[in-house]
Amino acid sequence: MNYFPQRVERPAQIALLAALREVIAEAPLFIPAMPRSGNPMSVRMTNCGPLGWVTDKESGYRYQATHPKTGEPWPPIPNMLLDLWHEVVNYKAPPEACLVNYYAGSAKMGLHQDKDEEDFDAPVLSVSLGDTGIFRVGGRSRQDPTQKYALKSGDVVVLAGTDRLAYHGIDRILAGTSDLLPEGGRFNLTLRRVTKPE
Ligand code: MD6
Ligand code: FE
Repeated sequence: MNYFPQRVERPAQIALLAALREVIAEAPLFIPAMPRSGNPMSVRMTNCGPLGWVTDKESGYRYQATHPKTGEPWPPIPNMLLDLWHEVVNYKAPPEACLVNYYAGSAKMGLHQDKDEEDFDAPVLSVSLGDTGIFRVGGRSRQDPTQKYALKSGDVVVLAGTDRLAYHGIDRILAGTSDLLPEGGRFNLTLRRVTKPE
């Protein structure tokens, strides 16, 4: 994995958080449900960009152009994030989806691959804001050994090339490790290209 610790400095984190609050005001965080079982995930989710990643009991994992509760199009991806994508990632087209995950308390994310996109040539870039998250990343097989990284507010992670389909997840959040969010917890924003460009 390509790890850029503190790539987003504190003033930019504050600006990004303000943009994120506007996104959430328009597209509220919702509780995603696992395919088939319908069990709720522990994170809260929303999106910005032309496409957003959603999941529910009936239709499972997918990208769609509208918020599942409001039915409205997702708000645009903040310019700061589009700039970051072009600065950090070497790819010919802009991202189409920015998934916003919010972790409070004991929320976590199981080991998974990001594989609902058409275009695996495009990297996936993530930015963390708020409390530290313990990120676990392995290889392309679930059985491969994993490494842990403590992702702090402002850290950027890129999964590209042979790592694009690496298994990864969040073991837990370390409460009280950042004062960026008054309410505590952690946001992670993942930028993805969904369709093949052209
Ligand atoms: C998280 N991140 O950090 C979850 N996916 O909360 C991801 O699932 C992720 O950080 C693809 C690429 C980078 C990531
Ligand atoms: Fe992921």
